[in-house]
Amino acid sequence: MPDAMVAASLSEATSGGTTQQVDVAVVGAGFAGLYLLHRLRKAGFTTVVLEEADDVGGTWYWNRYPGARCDIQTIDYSYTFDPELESAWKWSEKYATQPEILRYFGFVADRYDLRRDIRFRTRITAATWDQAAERWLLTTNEGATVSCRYYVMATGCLSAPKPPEIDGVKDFKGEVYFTGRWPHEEVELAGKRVAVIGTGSSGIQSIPLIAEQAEHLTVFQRTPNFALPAHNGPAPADRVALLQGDRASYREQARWSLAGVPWPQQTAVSWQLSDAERRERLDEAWAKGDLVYILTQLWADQAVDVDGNALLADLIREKIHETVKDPETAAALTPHDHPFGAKRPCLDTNYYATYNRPDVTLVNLRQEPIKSITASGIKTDERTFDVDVIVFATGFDAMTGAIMAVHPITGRGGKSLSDVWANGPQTYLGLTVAGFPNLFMITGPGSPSVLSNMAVSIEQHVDWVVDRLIAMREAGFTAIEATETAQAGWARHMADCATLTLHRLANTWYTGANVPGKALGVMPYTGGVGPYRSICNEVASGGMLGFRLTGPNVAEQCNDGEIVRLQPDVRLVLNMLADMKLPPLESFGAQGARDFLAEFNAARPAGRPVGEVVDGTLPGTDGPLPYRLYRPTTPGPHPIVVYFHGGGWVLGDQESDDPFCRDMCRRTGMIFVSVGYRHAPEHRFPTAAEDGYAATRWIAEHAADLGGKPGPVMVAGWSAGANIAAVTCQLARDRGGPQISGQLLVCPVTDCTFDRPSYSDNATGYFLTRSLMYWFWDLYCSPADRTDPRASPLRGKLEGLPQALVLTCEFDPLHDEGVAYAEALAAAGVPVEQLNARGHFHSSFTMVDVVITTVSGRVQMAEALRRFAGLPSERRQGDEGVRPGRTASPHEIAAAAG
Ligand code: N01
Repeated sequence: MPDAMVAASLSEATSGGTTQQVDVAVVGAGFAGLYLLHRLRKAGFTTVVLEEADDVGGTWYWNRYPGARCDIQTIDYSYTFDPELESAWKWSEKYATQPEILRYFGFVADRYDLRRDIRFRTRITAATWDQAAERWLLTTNEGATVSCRYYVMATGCLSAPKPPEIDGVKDFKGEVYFTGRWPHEEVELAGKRVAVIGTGSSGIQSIPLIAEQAEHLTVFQRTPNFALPAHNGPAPADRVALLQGDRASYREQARWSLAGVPWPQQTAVSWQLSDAERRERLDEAWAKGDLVYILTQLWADQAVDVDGNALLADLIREKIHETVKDPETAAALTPHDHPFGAKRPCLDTNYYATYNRPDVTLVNLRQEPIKSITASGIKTDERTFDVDVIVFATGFDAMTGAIMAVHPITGRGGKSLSDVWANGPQTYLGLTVAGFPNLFMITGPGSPSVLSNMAVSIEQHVDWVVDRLIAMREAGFTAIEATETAQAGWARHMADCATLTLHRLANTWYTGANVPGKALGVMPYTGGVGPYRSICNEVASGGMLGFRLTGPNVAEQCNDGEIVRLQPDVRLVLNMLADMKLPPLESFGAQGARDFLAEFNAARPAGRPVGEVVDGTLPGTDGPLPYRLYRPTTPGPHPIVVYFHGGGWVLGDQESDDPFCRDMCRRTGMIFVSVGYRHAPEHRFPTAAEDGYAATRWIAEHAADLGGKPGPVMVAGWSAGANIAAVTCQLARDRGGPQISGQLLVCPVTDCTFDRPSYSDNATGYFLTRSLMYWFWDLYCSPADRTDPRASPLRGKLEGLPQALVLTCEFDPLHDEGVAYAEALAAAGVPVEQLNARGHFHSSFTMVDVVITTVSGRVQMAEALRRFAGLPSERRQGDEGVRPGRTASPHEIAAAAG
């Protein structure tokens, strides 16, 4: 049956009545609303779309200012649900203009006969949930109400313009335009003095074209933004060839990518590249004119690390200065207040060059803020500018504005969405809100939306929602609602993701900072569209995890819980390991496992540069032991940390925790000496422990020769290495030295029993398994020896030991014995700090630059070591984030960063 007939036969709409009855009501006939209508109709749901404008297009209907174009290549910024549609439409340019995009939506609406179910010029004035009927009641400005089972907001993220918050706007006697509400009729600017306020994407796109028309243009800039040349023209041949070569695979890759455009993941890190290589990469990206390319393809750390980002930002700043002739103007146009990409960069055509025109003036509002708008123009602290036209390119109340500010939404128990979101939006998956049954948002706060190619995200959201409605109908459910547990879990996951990128370090519309009084927090999901898609799929395959489903003739279903408890990067690592389907490590045998580890480590990002790396040997009890020394760049002598690598007393060597040692050396400004102690099964207990002690003693005695500060040393270690560090402290106390001023124990092995709960809770699935630990213990130590404090330091005397930081990871079989050791140290009067790294697994902390969310934990370790050495604290910008062991809301993060 054709779509139209399906819809007609199922429609319950009461023609001429006061209430239209439908299965689903959708607000907005833009990118999302049109696809929703198409899919819902196909699935047999009666649907109405309510649209305030008098035609389709959504954002693209309203944003028709001069120069408005998309800034994702149009071959990527299109519907992909119907291959025939894809071949029926040809884009004329790499970045289509707003009129062409609007024509595309008209074409889509006609092709699928969508307009007949869209009520144009209709604004919803209120939406209220009727619990008894399990339906939403919508009142509208034009009388007829709508009763729907499901209510879907397809209102867009950037559709509620924000007021300019400047005194006197109403007093201005000239013409006033908002880029987000540009008139449909021709706006005549020739011969006029024009002011543009705002230099975001809208300002940056329109300024060059306004300058060409106006007699004089004055641009009022509060914050400079990064802009990159679009180099518009025909779609690039290589991208078109890629798409046409295998359209299905190209689209599928986009769906699983991070940003919704199929570019590979960069692996080279900034510090592996020379200055010339980095410059060459930037020049290549500059010439491409592709926002997603420049945001993702230069080096792997550009978007996640402050230093890696600064290298790129500096190169872009140079480009601005090369283009703008007047140095003062160039300086004013150069952003310094945010990392590149943390605020939405813009694609421009002739933006910077426009400031070389004699008829264009830039006013730097950081130096002379706007005081007011007067009848004749704009008054700053220093000057008055008389103008005929003011264009406000001042942006939007983004993400929440179009949902909250449009109309009151009243959910279960009379709860108002505005009240529930007063301290920032709370959602589950960015698609639903606890307390608001049967309400869905497409690209809502908490979804990847604006941090991705919207086309890809919209299709995914719509498909997921419609598929759920179909499944509910089949199962007899009539209401769906997110649980509070799931929603709180999503907020935590959002906060974790926010620590992964640099968005938290900028005041932007992503964080709500552009609207005075708005709660601060990174609103879009920063974990990427591919990971997000897999999470949504997991929710569905996990029995609708985090949702309560009810219906008149079926038992309630509620599989409550949090969908992601792992840190986002840990989840990626563990998924990757699971995909490799590796046999258990212990099945390789000791040498095989060592070979595997060496191969695994060879594939990790290169460690960061330090002042000097020196390999040497030191005398052990039975011959020389190798060591690797990491020296900071600062002038010495430096305090010394003796470090013991992990590997269950069986695997690894003095180089195997290289990235961690480098990172800690850089963060602490201390020498790290990583000791190559001997391994089991060739050298069983107590060799590793005795080697550790002997090495520490020798290093302390030769501190000055190594360039270190004579006096107490510190010890540190991870896993079995932390066991050796803990044992070394006990031996040093009992054997008359060396003096140790502090111990850093990361996921330590402290005891030989396997009956603590973390051994069973995390027995499998987190790389270090319970059976691998059995194997390590068997190779290292006979059961009779295991209770010796040199194997199980928890069983030793703990009084009089050096102060300690014990770090444990939530998903680690060793978690509980680490906690037990910290508690026992505290009970013995040893000053101890214990941190639990939420969402991390045993290897998280040594996977520096892979598991980036450990950064705040590594900062705290460095702080502890500095404290142990009697040095002052040293924190840097970008180090802020969630402290292990506590949860910060996304709002807290942005506030801290801001
Ligand atoms: O809005 P914005 P936009 N006094 O918020 C300034 C998408 N988009 O409409 O940064 C003085 O970015 C404000 O200054 P500051 C795209 O995602 C895409 O330009 O707050 N100035 C800023 O400079 C984009 O990011 C395309 O200090 C005031 C500007 O106004 C998003 O929409 C095209 C002020 C607002 O910039 C929003 O872009 C256009 C005041 N009182 C938009 N209030 C494409 O290419 C605000 N400002 C697809």
